[in-house]
Amino acid sequence: MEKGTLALAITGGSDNWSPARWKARFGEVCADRRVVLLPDDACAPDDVAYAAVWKPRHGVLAALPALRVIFNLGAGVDALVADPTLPDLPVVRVADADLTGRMTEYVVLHVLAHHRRLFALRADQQRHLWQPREQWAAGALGVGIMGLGVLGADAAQVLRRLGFQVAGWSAHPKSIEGVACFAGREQLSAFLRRTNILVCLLPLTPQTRHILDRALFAQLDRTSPLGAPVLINAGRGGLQVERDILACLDDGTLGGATLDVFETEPLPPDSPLWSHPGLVVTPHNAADTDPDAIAAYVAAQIARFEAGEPLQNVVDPARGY
Ligand code: NDP
Ligand code: OXD
Repeated sequence: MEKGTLALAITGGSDNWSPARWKARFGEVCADRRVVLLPDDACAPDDVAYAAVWKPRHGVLAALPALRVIFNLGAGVDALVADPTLPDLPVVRVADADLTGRMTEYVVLHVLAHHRRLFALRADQQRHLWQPREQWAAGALGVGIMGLGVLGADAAQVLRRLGFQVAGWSAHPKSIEGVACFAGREQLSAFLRRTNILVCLLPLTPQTRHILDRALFAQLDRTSPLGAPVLINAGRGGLQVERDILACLDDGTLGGATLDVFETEPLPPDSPLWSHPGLVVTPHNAADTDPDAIAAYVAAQIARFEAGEPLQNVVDPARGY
């Protein structure tokens, strides 16, 4: 019997999201089934059993009557679950060592850059200024990670190994060795009060939208050698109130920020975020989804499913992540 077709529906913009590249890679790892790139007039919708997608056009999946599983090609499913016509089927998201390692690199890079005062040193260099700046031990700073899921938990462990005082905040209680774990809205203030560098790795849901606002930044600790606290957001742009970030950088509520994600992406050329001296902007590539690694991950999940084993990393539709 012929194996169900795998349909790809990919919208991206960067080379990483080149649909042709994904199709070529899926053609290799799913060589025993038909792989099509939607829209494809030659593909009968009721042949499609699986869809692998990134930000698919709304309605595209609802038009596939024999669809059995949807694979989201990234970790965050906010764009997918925003489709009001999304079929009631299992959605598998990416939770993969390759992506996790990339995000941990990004978080560690930016925590260390703020901690070791890289931006001030760079400014000194531009002025040919030999000016050793005070440095302190990692243990002098509290790093607080919002979101202790696959990505947050890994970053927390590496930061702890580097000597930072690491805390994390999640929806449900967690236990991670050496990491002070806080959960739920009732413990958010206690978590913030011990945080000097705030790292956000939350998913975007109705509960987390715009959580990164002035009221939250004002609760961060200002008594460490760093002085004003720092924000690093690599979760989603919808988590942050961008005008509050700019105003808090201006009035010293925040001492610096690194943002990988924005309300509007690509960040418009006239956005004031580009030129604020206290801000590091990266173009939503903290942790790229690598087609080689992720196509293999999806192929392995399809093999599990067809062998009657449970799918892994299935999104909980009630939670939205
Ligand atoms: P997970 O689903 O594994 O973890 C999410 C974490 O957030 C969990 O600890 C969860 O708590 C917590 N959380 C969710 N809602 C709340 C809430 N209302 N209050 C407190 N905590 C909450 O996701 P990942 O770690 O895999 O990914 C996190 C996000 O990172 C993705 O959703 C995506 O938006 C972003 N991302 C960004 C990338 C980039 O390049 N910038 C790349 C990849 C991902 P609990 O565990 O208790 O349920
Ligand atoms: C993801 C992303 O969610 O790339 O994987 O942002």
